[in-house]
Amino acid sequence: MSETKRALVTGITGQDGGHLAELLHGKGYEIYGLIRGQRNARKEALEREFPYVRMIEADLTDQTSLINAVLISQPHEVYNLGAISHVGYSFRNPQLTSDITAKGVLNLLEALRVTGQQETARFYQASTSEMFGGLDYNRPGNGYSEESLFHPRSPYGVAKLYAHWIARNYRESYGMFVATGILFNHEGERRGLEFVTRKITNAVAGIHLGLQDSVTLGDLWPKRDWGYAGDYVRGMWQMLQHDQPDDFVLATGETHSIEEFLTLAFAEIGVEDWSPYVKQDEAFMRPAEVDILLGDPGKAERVLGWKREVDFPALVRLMVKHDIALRSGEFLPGASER
Ligand code: NAP
Ligand code: G4F
Repeated sequence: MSETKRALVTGITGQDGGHLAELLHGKGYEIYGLIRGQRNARKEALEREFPYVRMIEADLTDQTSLINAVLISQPHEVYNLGAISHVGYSFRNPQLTSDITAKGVLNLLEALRVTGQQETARFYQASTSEMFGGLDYNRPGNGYSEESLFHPRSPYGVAKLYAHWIARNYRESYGMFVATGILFNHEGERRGLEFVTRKITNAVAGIHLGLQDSVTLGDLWPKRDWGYAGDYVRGMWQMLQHDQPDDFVLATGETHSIEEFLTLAFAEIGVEDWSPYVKQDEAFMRPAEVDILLGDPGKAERVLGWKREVDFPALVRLMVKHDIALRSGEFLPGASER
C-alpha cells in the first residue's frame, strides 16, 4: 500500500490556499497549513471550512518556526503561496514586502535544506506575471512566456523576482525539485476584497441589493489576463507531479481592461451604463502601473496537459452571482464566507 502524501502549504488562509486545500483533500493528501500570528482572524473560518487541515503556527519571516513546520509535517510537497500579495500595499510597505515575499522564500528553502528534506520534498514557488512589467520596450506581443524579459514595476514585483531566482538557484545548486509557476491574475469567489475584480463584484452585488450607491476605483484602462483560481491551483499540482522541475506560465491568453470587467459585471444586474456608479480616486492609483499583462500558456498546455476551464465571461458571472448570494445572506454550499 502506498504512503499517504503529505503537503505543507504556506498561505493556506489566502485565495489559492483555499482552492488548493480542497484539491489536495480530494486527492487524499494529509494537509499541513501554516498559520501566522497569535490570534489570526482567519483561523476560525479556516477551521470551519477545512476541518481536515492541520495547522502549524509559523511565519515566513521566522526561520525557527519554519524548521519546526518542516519537521512536524515531513512534507512530500511544499506549496509556497504565502506572501504580501497586494501590489498597492507593497508600495506603502516595501520593507515588509521584501522580508516576507522575497526573504521568506529563502527562509523556507533553507528550512528544507538544513533539515535534510531537500531530497524528498518537491517545492512549488508562486511566481507572478507582475515580474514582466508590461513596458513599451517589452510589450507582451502574443503573450509573455517563460523566456520573456523581466522588468518588475513595484516592490512586490521586485520581491517576487528575487523569490523566483532564489528558488531556481536552489534547484540548480542543490538539485532540489523546485518548480516555479509564473501565474497571471486569477480570481474567483475566494478573492480578497482588496483586489479590483472582487471589489467590483462585491460592489455590484451591493448596488443591486440597495446596500451601496457606488464604488471608488483607481485607473480603469490597465489590462490583465484574468483566469479562475480553481483552474490555476490544478496547474500548481500538475507541476509537482511532472517528472522534472521546471518553470511554467499559467494564463488564459486573453487580456481585458478593468472597463471591460465593469461592463460584464454590471450587465449581470441589468445595468448597461455603469458610469454613474463608478467613481475614481488617486488613492487607488499606483506610483508605477503595469499597463498590460497577457500570458502564453503554451508550454503548460503541451508539457503538463493543463487547460483552463473557466473563461472570462463565466468568471465575472460566477463572482457576481456569488457576491449577490453572499450579501443577501444566502450561503452557497462550498463557497467562501470571505
Ligand atoms: P492572498 O489571498 O493574498 O494570500 C496570501 C497569503 O499569504 C495569506 O494566507 C497570508 O496569511 C499569507 N502570508 C502573508 N504574510 C505571511 C507571513 N509573514 N508568513 C506566512 N504567511 C503569510 O494571495 P493569493 O491570491 O492566494 O496568492 C497566492 C500566492 O500566489 C501569493 O504568493 C501571490 O503573490 C501569488 N500570486 C497570486 C496571483 C493571483 O492573481 N492571485 C498571481 C500570481 C502570483 P494571513 O491570512 O495570515 O495574512
Ligand atoms: O486587482 P489588482 O490589485 O491586481 P494586480 O495588481 O494585477 O496584482 C494581482 O495579480 C498579480 C499577477 O499579475 C499577482 F501577482 C498579485 O499578487 C495580485 O494577485 O489590480 C489590477 C489592476 C491594476 O492595474 C490596478 O491599478 O486594477 C487596477 N485598479 C484600479 N482600481 C485597482 C483599483 N486595483 C485595486 N486593487 N483596487 C482598486 O480600487
